[in-house]
Amino acid sequence: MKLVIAVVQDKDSNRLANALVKEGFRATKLASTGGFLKAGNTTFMIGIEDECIPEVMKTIKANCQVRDQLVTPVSPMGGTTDSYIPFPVEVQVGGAAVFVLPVERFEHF
Ligand code: 2BA
Ligand code: 2BA
Repeated sequence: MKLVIAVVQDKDSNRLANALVKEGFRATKLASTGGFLKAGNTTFMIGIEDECIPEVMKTIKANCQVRDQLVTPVSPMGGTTDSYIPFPVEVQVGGAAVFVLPVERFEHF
């Protein structure tokens, strides 16, 4: 058994949750925050048998889009702000950051 942890954008989370249910996969959704953008995202925990990994990956890929997001960097700490013009920079977010972990034991009481 494996635990798939997928960090996805909030905009994709409902679509992905519905797709996972439709395909018969069980999942838990957690509200999370990206360390870089400091904006909300959604983390899915999906416990599945090893042979289902390709299908789950396909489902995640099909339901999570890559998007460009503008970030305005904060002014440099302790530096002079007079000469610092914070230009927004574009970062590419998603479709999903996916981790696959081995599960030593799964119990359902
Ligand atoms: P955030 O940390 O808010 O990152 C949003 C996007 O900003 C990232 O998109 C990436 O394009 C950029 N970014 C993040 N950290 C950066 C850095 N140190 N320098 C330059 N650019 C940076 P994604 O890579 O698609 O990641 C989307 C979200 O997935 C992340 O939100 C984070 O919550 C999660 N994530 C991605 N990689 C991760 C990892 N290795 N471990 C844990 N969480 C991860
Ligand atoms: P349980 O199987 O007792 O699951 C309770 C909650 O535990 C689930 O909430 C989910 O958050 C988490 N969970 C269970 N198995 C998981 C796994 N393999 N990976 C990750 N998280 C897991 P819900 O998703 O709201 O499900 C509530 C109840 O609805 C479930 O109780 C189960 O009886 C049923 N159910 C859930 N998904 C189903 C599906 N795809 N097909 C049929 N029945 C489902």
